[in-house]
Amino acid sequence: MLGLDQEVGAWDSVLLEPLTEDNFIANLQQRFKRDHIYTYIGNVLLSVNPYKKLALYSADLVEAYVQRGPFQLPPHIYAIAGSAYRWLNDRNEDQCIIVTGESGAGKTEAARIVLQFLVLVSGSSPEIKLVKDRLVQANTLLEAFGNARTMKNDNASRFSRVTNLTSTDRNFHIFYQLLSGADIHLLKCLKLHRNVEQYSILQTENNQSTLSEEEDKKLFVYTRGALEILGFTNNDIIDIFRVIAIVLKLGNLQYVPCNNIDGTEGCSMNNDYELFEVCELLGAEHRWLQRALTSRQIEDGIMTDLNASDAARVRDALCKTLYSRLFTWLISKINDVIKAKTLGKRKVLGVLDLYGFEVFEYNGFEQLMINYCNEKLQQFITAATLKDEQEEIIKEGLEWTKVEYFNNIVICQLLEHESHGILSLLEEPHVHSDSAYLSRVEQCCAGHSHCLAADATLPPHSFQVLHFAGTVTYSVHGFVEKNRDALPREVSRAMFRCDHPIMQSLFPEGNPKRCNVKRPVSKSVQLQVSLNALLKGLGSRQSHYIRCLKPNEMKQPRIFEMALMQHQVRYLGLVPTVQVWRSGHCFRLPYVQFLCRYKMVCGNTWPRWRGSPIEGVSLLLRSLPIPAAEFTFGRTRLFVRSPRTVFELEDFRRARLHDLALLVQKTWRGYR
Ligand code: AD9
Ligand code: MG
Repeated sequence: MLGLDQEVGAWDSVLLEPLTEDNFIANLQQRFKRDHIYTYIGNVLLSVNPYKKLALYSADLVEAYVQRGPFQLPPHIYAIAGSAYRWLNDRNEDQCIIVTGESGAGKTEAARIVLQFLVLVSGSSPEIKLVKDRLVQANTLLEAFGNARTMKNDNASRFSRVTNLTSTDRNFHIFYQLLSGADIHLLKCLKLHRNVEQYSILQTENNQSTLSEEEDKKLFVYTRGALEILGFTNNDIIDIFRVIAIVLKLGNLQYVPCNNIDGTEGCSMNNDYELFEVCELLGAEHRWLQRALTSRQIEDGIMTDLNASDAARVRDALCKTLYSRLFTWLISKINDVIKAKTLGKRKVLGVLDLYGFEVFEYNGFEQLMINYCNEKLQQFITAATLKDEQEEIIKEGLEWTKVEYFNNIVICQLLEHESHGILSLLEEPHVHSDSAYLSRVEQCCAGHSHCLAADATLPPHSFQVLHFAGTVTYSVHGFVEKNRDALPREVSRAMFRCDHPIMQSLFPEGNPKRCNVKRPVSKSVQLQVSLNALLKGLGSRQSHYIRCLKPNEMKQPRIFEMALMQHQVRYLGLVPTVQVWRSGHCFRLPYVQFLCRYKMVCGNTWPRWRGSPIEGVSLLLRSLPIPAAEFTFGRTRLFVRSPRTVFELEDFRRARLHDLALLVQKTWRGYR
């Protein structure tokens, strides 16, 4: 059981004395050593990845946190999830739990623990139970299709990148699960071999992929089970696996250069039998697909053959598009199934778990996209916990000593500045090659305080960004192509014509009847649009934070690397967060709203009050057994110092509602 009675170090860093970075980290270390991986900064939860199973998660503990409420028990994800759940129910406001941390810090595990909590606490009607079952199964599917093993994390949530793996990464789990777990009949039906070495998109230098065949086999049973429980029929499931098989086989296509009749360089396919099998799986005619993959229309009706490297690029683009569209399609199907069972429009409790910041020896387009997301999320959290908090306190006329912190907005601007941001330059019309792109970055960004470009110390064809979480050297190789994300129209058309039942929904732009084809939106623009929508959504919800920390790079239990922890504590601005919390307040509400919500705890005397809201609040607070130091009066709102007080207020209110309900019952009985 969780050492409920013994306190190791300080549960809440706000209580540390004196507050120094050394003290802050020493406290985390002391707690980590005794398996107390969670620590608060006010209502922000810090979680240090233990890299081992801990007895911290059970139905009994969920019950304990529900019964006793947060802040009476040691810090825990259950407490954060519990607060969000209470706010959702009590206030009927949308909630979001934002989980952050670098790759391998424990975000996805934390999100899983939140889900486990919600499954246990939310009602038990057959309908709710069905939705919960489906959510859990959906999680299994998301991991199989959306996660991969990388050097940083064995179960990394990843940006779609089916081809061009770095030397130590694995591809998405589902590929290995299918090859290890499918029975002989299924393999035959999918025209696959069990051996991963047969598939070039699964090749890595040290072939880590073969390490956990048994595990993959076991997980395949869960993945398949999840598909069944979510209502996919046997035929649907085979269709989904067929797409996986098609991606595997397409990735194997090899081209050799040959001369066209007109003297230009063309190519021929080295292993045509793979394409024949792809066509069988797709229900496509071999000649359409072959033509689409190896030639391009230059004018109406006039085709020219692609050279071998262009044809290879088209092949890779098709693999990626097919996989990422399958993933999106799966998610929308799962959402339909889950939504179908939730009646009407309800309030939302969201859990945000993105791919964490990563830096490798070689970093490409995917890393830039991932790190951009993390930069934006950090910006959101900095604004919410450090900037806005302080600005509001000053605006409300409260006494305040300014807390200094690093605001990464300058890096966000370096990336997304409208005309010369690193991402915007990728969209320039004349940027057709990686080297043209690099020259533009060198021209526009070299002088920026967070960018190093056109510098002799850099490897060739690269630039460097000093991200909030560390310096990353990006090689521009493949940037333009990966960003373009455009499939030649011929390929989309060929895919649309296939008999495979989901190809028409995966490649709608291939429909010959659709004539107003717009310029395809690039990957980076797609990401910026969806990220901005996401952040806008977060802004309108009550946010709760879990900040995950990674104690070592070896993925080992019991190792607490001082330098690594110090690095994260610094870039996350954790000590300034404590400073703001110590002198600040965890909760504020305009006087009118405060009165509306809590006046009932004052008993029968209340309705007789006539006066200004601020006087009313003051009177109300005097009647409560809470020290006056817990409250500060601002210009327009009341500030409450500690979360404990907020929960106390809520408890008073709940008790009063209970009394009132009893009174009503009694009176009612009296009438009858
Ligand atoms: V990435 O940005 O998706 O690459 P995450 O999501 O932050 O990353 P993840 O949750 O996948 O990392 O955690 C990495 C591994 O750490 C897990 O596979 C577990 O082996 C381990 N881990 C993380 N949290 C816990 C925990 N609370 N208890 C035990 C944990 N092990
Ligand atoms: Mg993850």
